[in-house]
Amino acid sequence: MRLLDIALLPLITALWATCSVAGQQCTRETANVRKEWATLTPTERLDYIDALHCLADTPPTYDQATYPGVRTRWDDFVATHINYTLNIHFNGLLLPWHRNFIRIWETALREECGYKGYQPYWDWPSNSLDLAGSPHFDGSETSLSGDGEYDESAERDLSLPKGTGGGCVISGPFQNHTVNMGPFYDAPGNKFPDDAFAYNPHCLRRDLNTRVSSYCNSPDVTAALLAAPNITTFQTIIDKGLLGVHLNGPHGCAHASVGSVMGDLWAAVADPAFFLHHTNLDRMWALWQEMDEGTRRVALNGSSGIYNSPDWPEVTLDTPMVFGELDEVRYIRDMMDPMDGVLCYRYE
Ligand SMILES: [Cu+2]
Repeated sequence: MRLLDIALLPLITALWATCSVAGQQCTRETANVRKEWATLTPTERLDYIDALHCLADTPPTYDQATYPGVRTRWDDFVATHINYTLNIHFNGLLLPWHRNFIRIWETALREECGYKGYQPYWDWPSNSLDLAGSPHFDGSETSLSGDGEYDESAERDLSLPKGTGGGCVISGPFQNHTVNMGPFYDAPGNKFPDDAFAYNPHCLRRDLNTRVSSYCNSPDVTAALLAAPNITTFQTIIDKGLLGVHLNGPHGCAHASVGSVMGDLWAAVADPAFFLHHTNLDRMWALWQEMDEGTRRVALNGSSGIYNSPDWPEVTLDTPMVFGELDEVRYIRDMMDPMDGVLCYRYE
């Protein structure tokens, strides 16, 4: 019952200012603008990278007794995601929960690390044929670091073709980035791992895989997603892609195409690409919602258990969502419009 575990309710809510000051309307002019990584100037990219390093150098707020693996402020986010993994994936909470998770992260970057920009996104088709050659993953100092060192025997998802890395990231700003929890590659997707918060420092590993991205993060997939006639179809494409095969949708594929840590359902938040990926998923939802606001601002489908487990209730606008100590309880209805309530952003 982790999602409703009120014992973890926020202690630091007051720290989280929101962008919409009381009484001030969010408009297109006042909304925060989130941009694609490749369209940021080199200086803007370096500012984002600096802010990530800052979160990795800032002490956590979670206590060590309960969360021994949480060593940094970034790890607070990793642990929160691990804690709720069984309630926020392949179901009705995926989109609204991650929408607020991104907001909290973006706020922490700005308020705790002096970041002046907004959360960038990774437009999947822009590099689906050449991940390692893209501004996202080319390993340059303005990238999110590149591929891992080639390692034939690296632990990986055996249902996928082998990628081009598998070992520790050896280029770019995150080659010394330490992942403190996980990995949980073998953990079944329906059972909470033993020692989920154990301290296990290891390198950031990647296994870039264009054989995965080229077919399931293609422009065709994005187009089909945006053309989905209803939320059920939209979610089915996110999870299963055009072929209707589990984990072959653009959400899972983008995780798998970066591979290793990013491919870890539980601990992927430790890869610096995580929030760019999820922000693009959020962008897809936002663009889709905009096309028919009357219907799509209230369109929900699925339960709050992983894979829409019938053991959990169907989500409604009144379903509460918890974020551990990172935020207060939010309701799905608070997350249906990026320009309403605590949200005030748009995509460019
Ligand atoms: Cu997630």
